[in-house]
Amino acid sequence: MKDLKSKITLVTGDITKEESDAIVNAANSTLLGGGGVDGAIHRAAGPELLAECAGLGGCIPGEAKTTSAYKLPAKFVIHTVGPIWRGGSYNEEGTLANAYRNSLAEAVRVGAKTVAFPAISTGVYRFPADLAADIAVRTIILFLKQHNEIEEVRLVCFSNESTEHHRKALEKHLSL
Ligand code: AR6
Repeated sequence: MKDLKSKITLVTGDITKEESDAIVNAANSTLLGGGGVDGAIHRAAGPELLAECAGLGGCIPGEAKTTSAYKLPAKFVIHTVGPIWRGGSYNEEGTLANAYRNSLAEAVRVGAKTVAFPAISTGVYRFPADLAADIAVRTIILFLKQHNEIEEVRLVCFSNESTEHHRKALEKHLSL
């Protein structure tokens, strides 16, 4: 469990500055850009990112697709689509877990060893931040236990409150 602990890093900041091999984008099904972290990633990467995304044919919630990262310090952007929170009875939890798992599977597929995640679905999509952090951490730990290829997962939180939710989730799941 100690080794696992050293593979997950919690930071507060802007994911567009991350130098991980891959950063994950919390996109929408069109993959054609939007607000929040998606808008920030497209602005920082430059217009070539949108041009590549336009050829991907969109993305179903819970799935993930990879592009180059263009002007970003990362090598790849893994675009995933989280669920829109609609009260919790539309398998939102399962879809959020799929978004994390399939993003990590994409990282393994393209050979990215370090991956940075934003708190998927917790902004415009209104997923409760504490529950989302719990699902994120639980899903990442399970994946890392099964796949040695990933060396580091960075949880890049945009607010102190978000960081606190992830800190609590890490404490809970790493001490189990
Ligand atoms: N770095 C890290 N995290 C960020 C950044 C940043 N630069 N900017 C925002 N966040 P959101 P969603 C945090 O709304 O809920 C877009 O329009 C933010 O504080 O970006 O999955 C897409 O096109 C929050 O904690 O994504 C979709 O239409 C987290 O990132 C829709 O929003 C996610 O918030 C997706 O909504």
